[in-house]
Amino acid sequence: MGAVTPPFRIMGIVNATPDSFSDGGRYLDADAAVAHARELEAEGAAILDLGGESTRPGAEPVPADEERRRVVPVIEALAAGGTRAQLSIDTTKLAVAQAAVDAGATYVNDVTAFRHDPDLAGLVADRGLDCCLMHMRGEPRTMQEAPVYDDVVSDVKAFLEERMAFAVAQGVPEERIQLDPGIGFGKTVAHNLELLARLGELVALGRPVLVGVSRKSFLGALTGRAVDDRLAATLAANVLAFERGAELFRVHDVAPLRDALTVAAATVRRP
Ligand code: HH2
Repeated sequence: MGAVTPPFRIMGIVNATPDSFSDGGRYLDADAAVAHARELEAEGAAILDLGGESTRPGAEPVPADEERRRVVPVIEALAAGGTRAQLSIDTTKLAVAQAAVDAGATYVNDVTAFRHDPDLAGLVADRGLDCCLMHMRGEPRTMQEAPVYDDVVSDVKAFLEERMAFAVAQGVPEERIQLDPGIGFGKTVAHNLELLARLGELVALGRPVLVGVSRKSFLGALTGRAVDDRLAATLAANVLAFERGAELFRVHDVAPLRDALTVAAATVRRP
């Protein structure tokens, strides 16, 4: 068999933060972050997602200067050494994204879908970048305070349609846009499960769907496992999301997911 492009892409998480919910403090040092990113790339990450601000529930915002200081040297070092993986900046701030793109990032992962900084859409358009538009209810500081929806899937779908229309109106070509239900962002366990079960309704929007379930608390609620012991749960949730049509998978543990999705892709007939 020749090399076949897999029907999935894995986004490896590199958090250069002191307080991320599962790996905070481990990769705050730029050399450690670069080494970790290289490992994830070797394990098969197609995208490396660099973040300098935690978005965990209750997290406090980080000033742009500090966020830049955490991520730009990492992106510079990865770009200088050459990467097969695409470099993504996980930020909500124009100033941080600008510096990251100047350093070599070509993907903007904005958990506010250009609501925090609408001008970020213009940067994505002007520089020909890819982007992920994610659904979040409220902001990280308060998003888990009793989230309520009419119907979570319809509400998320309407939100993503509206944000996609906004991005396109700002000049971002539709082919550059990926969509994300924002698992864990202003959602109860039941909301997260409903979104995963009915992911096909978001896939029907016609853009690649990205899911970020890695080690998240709804998996802890289901299994009773602590954050560092949720790999099996993470793999199961990602495989089910693949079966329902997701194409991109944001995770901390790339190698095991690559195996799991390789088996899923060889087995599942997707819509
Ligand atoms: N989840 C987190 C951060 N960024 N981006 C997208 N597109 N989708 C997600 O589900 C998503 C995201 C939260 O996870 P993590 O980066 O591990 O933690 P923290 O925000 O505490 O740094």
